[in-house]
Parts: sequence; C-alpha cells; structure tokens
Amino acid sequence: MEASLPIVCVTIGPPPEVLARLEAVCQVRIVAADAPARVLQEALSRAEGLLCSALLPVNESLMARAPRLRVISNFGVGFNNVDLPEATRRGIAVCNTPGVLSDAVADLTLALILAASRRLVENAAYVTSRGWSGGRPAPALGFDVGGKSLGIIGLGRIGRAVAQRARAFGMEVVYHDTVETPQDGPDYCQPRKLDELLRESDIVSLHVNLTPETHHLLGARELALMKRSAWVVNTSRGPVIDQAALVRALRAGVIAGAALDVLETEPPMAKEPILSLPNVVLLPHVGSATVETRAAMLDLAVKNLLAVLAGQEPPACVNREALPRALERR
Ligand code: 8YV
Repeated sequence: MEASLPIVCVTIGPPPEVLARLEAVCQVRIVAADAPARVLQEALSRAEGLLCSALLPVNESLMARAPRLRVISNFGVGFNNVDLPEATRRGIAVCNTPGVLSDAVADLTLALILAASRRLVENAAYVTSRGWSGGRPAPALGFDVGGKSLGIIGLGRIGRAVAQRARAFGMEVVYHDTVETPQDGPDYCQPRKLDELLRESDIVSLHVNLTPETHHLLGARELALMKRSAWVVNTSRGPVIDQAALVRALRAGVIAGAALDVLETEPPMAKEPILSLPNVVLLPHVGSATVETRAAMLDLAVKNLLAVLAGQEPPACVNREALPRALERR
C-alpha cells in the first residue's frame, strides 16, 4: 500500500499532527535543510513533492536530481531560494504562503520603527546593565513617529498592512512600487519615485520580494539621498540592501540608523561588522515568528503541497503557468 503513496521530502520540522496529516497520504522523508548534498539528493531522487523553507536553496542542479518533482511548497511568502524560471521550465509548481503572515510581519515592522524611535534597545540595556540603579546618565531622548514621513518601498500585502498601522500612529505615508503594474495605494498613501521617497522620508521601510531587480536596491547612492536623521527598516530580505554600503553609511553618519530583521547572510558571521555598530537594531529574522502565524503558514504550505499531489489547483502558486504540467504528471 505504502509503495503507491507519493514520496515527499520535508526539510522543516513539522509538529506531530502535521506529520500525521502528511503521512496519511504520502511517504515522508525528513531531511535537515543543511544536510549534506548527497543526503538531500538521495531523498529527492524519487520525490514528487518538496516542503521546504527559505533556508533551502532549490537550484537547477538540485532540480535536475529530482526528475519526478512536481511541487515545491515553500513555508514562507518569499521564494527567492527557488530558481523560479528553472522550476517553471521543468513543470514544477512553486507554492508559497502569502497573506497569512502579513499582519505578523507588519506588527514586527512597527515594533522595529518604535524600537528605533524610542531607543528601546539602549534603554532596556541601561536598566539591565544597572545603569539606572547605578545612577549613570540616561540614554539620549528618542523621537516621535507622529507627523514623521514613512516611505514604504513595495506596497504589496505586507507594505499595505504597515501603511495602515503607520497611519494609526499619525505618520505620513508615501510609497514606491517596484512591480511593473502597481495597484493604487489607499488614499492616505501618496506615490513617489524612488529617489523622491528616499529624500523625503524620515523612515524608509522595505517590503519587496528579492529578485534580480531588487537585489541591492538600496546601495551607497540611494543611502546618500536619505536624510542624515533617517532610519532604514528591513523586514523583507537582507540582499535588498547592499550591507557593506550600509555599514559605511552608518559609520559615516550618512543616515542615523538601521533596524533590520534580515541580513545579507543568515545567520551572520560572528565578525560581521554590522553586529558591532551602535546605531542598529537587529533581530534574527522573526517577522513571521508567532505561534499563530507559523501554524497558519504551515497549514497553507501543506494544503499547497497536497493539492498539487492530488492533481488539484493549490491555493497559492507563484508560477501558475507550470500548473498544467505539474498536475498532469500524476
Ligand atoms: C520565515 C519568511 O521566517 O515568509 C517568508 O518569506 O522569510 C519567513 O516567514 C521563513 O520562511 C521560515 O524559515
């Protein structure tokens, strides 16, 4: 009986109830995302499905060793870890988890903005390092976000959720979209060209997909256009900012600070210069890291995977043009 069930390779650690849901209809091969290449290739050699996260690069050579693969179901909205044109060429559906994490990521973006503006990290350290009890001088004052200008780059689902929240905090919101046919923003968000947005904003927040077009979207030139008092916030993907240029800009006072949930290399090397700058707030890629959101993401990722394996349209697919072949290869 088991031999007829499709093989699925899973590189995330699903909780027992999700594993049981998968095992009811698939033969599951669990492999760590950082397992040796040959282990991964062996697990994928007869697999029809792959359930993975952004931690697993799914490139041409990996797909070449997975001739039966029909669906790559990413546990996350970002899919820059997958070579999309190659997957499409091979008739492999690439699925993601949009929507269910927008509020969580937007909440964390606001948390970063407030952490920067109210010097939360410094003030908390002042208390726990006994600065307050020891009578040392308090950290410098923060700044109000009300009345400040927030420049949102990428007004998709998450960018819009950030805009809503920023509006509730009394911020002026401007936006720039990098997609070819952007939809109009809500009436409280004014569109801008990228350079205008950078010149005008007190806080610049990034919400784009990582693509060849958005790689190093903010580099030395763009950072130099920003106000000296401005902060850059990134909850999207690290490589959207040229991190070496950012470190230089932060050291030279070209901009005031950076609040980042993502870095160019994750996890960063211990000697990575950005880790020792005073004017940064850094988090370990936790935009979607709440119990509720991670459960909803996993549920959607499993639904996507099982739908394709059953020959049905998945709820969220980023290369719908690959679906006819992915579904018919049952
Ligand atoms: C996850 C993410 O942290 O959705 C994304 O694109 O980067 C995050 O939600 C990641 O996929 C889990 O490893």
